Amino acid sequence: MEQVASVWDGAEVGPEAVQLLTPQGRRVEHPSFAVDVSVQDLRGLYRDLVLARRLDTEATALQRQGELGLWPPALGQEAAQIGSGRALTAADHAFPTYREHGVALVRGVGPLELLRMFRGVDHGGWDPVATGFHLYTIVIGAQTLHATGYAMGLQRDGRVGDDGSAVLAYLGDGATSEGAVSEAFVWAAAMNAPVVFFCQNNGWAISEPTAKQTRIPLYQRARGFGFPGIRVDGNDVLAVLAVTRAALARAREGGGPVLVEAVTYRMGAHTTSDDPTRYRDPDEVAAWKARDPIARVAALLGREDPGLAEVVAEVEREAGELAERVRHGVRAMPDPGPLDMYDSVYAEPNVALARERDEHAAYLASFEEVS
Ligand SMILES: Cc1ncc(C[n+]2csc(CCOP(=O)(O)OP(=O)(O)O)c2C)c(N)n1
Repeated sequence: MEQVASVWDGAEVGPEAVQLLTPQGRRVEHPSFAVDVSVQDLRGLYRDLVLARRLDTEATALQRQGELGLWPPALGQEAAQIGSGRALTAADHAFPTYREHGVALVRGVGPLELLRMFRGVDHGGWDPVATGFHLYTIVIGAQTLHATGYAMGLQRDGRVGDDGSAVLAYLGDGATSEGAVSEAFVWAAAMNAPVVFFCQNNGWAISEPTAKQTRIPLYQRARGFGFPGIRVDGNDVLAVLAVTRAALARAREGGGPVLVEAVTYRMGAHTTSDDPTRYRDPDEVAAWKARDPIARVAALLGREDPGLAEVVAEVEREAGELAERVRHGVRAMPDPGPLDMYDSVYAEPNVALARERDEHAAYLASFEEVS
């Protein structure tokens, strides 16, 4: 990947979104960003995108069948997630919201590890240290503070510079209205922390459109905090990969934070508890359908890969296997005991929590005595 040295010099990079692949699947040049991807790499990205979508549609169906308590669909946001997730190195850390299922997959979090939380079996059971993918955060914007603190820790541990590590903090457009996000931006800028804020502007914060969150394009917010902001076509996996890689490289080398605004669209409901037809114009949805991130890569592969038919068949087979594994795995999950929830709150024993657990156990035992 080539990067023009001066690209980050201005406080913002714009005004147009960086694009390397048109909705029709044609590669386009950008003066500052490029990715060098072989046909093999493209096949890999296509596979990631399809698997992420399949996991998502399967989980949505499982929620509808009553097997999951809730699911936040990521339909339409696959390129933003796979492009940014694939820009991370093994030494980097991602701090997700609750919708980064595609990033989870490419970080090696097992699909069932992810779904356990949405079935209410645990609080998020994967290992953030092993995967570099931290736990889902439901409190809007809170993870941007965790990410900034973690990035400051990396800096203090001397992990910035050659072979450095960086942090990628995910947030939504609605989250930019939270005080926590402004605090994270202030600290990241003042401390020159190695953190990239990756905002998936998916058009909506539940039923609130982005226009109600901001008077200016979100990437321009970064200027006021003293670091660069850049807008990228969030449905273009190549552009997202190129821009996120460059931003992370800058952070790792000590250049400080960047805000990436990936313009995408949440095709489905906010969560399975939401009905977007109550607040969203169907024409808007149809217009975004024409910008589908997977169709774009498929169109490109159609031009560049003579073996496309076999690739599609193989990925389809793999996606089918994933779906089956998820279906059976979710149904086979044992119900947790009522006291199990106390086990994974703290890494080490905690006196106050142990007392609560004992009180709860006594309460449960009181029922047995009566009957
Ligand atoms: C601090 C806080 N306030 C309110 C909520 C309720 N809430 C859940 S999701 C959401 C909208 C988030 O929108 P956005 O940041 O754009 O992310 P998206 O879900 O669209 O990816 C809100 C307000 C919450 N979870 N946390």
